[in-house]
Amino acid sequence: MLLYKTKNHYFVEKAGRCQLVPPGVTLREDLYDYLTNLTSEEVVPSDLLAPIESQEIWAAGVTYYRSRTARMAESEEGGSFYDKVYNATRPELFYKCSASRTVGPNQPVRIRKDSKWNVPEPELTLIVSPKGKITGYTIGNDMSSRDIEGENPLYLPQAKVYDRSCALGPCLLVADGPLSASTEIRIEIRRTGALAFSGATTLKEMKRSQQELVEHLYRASSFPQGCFLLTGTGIVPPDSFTLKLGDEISIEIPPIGTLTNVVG
Ligand code: DO4
Ligand code: MG
Repeated sequence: MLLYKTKNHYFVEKAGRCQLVPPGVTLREDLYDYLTNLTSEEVVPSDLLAPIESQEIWAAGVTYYRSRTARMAESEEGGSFYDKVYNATRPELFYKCSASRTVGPNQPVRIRKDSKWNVPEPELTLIVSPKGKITGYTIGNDMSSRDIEGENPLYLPQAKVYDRSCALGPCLLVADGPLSASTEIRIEIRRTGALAFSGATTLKEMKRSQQELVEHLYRASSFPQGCFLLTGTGIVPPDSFTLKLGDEISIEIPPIGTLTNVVG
């Protein structure tokens, strides 16, 4: 089932019908059963927003070999710590941003004016309940400034956290089981209509399990509203590529849909 947020309400799309859903629904432990049994008024979809309520947004890093290698190459210090974290028991987890710094489908994402090397990071994103249950999935774009990150690892929060540095959507996929390992993540970046970069990976390439990431995140932190967790990127454009104003970024994860944002 696909759960969308609009300016005025949530709605669930079931068997081609869109039904009204009350606010607060994404915090439920029993989200799948609740939506399955819900009978409510039919609505007409319009003006989609990021499908988030008051949850914190966290991210995992260096969960794919491609990310480990790109990070080591960009690091001015050689980045052996990226190789260590790729192989360590403890994953890299960082606070990405608040819902207020996040945009939804078709809203502009941003690149920092004080950075010269910016990329989108297309990531499967988990919605996790207050008790740590993965109740659904969405698409996340962890916008990143690679030159700031590469200059000094202590600059990571500035490379990652700024206004409109995260996009989520277009909806939540609420499923009663995990996604298949063959699930694809695809990205296309268009510049003045022409394809400037495309790439793809699958969940099979991810080094860690989703549950393992959640377990580490919830070890010493409580999440009364639950959280969103971006699970890391497995697609990195070549080093010669940087985003420009006006670029259109489309990230597709087939069972969820396509998240499109323009750099503005
Ligand atoms: O350590 C830097 C961030 C890595 C990241 O965001 C990713 O692998 O997706
Ligand atoms: Mg990332």
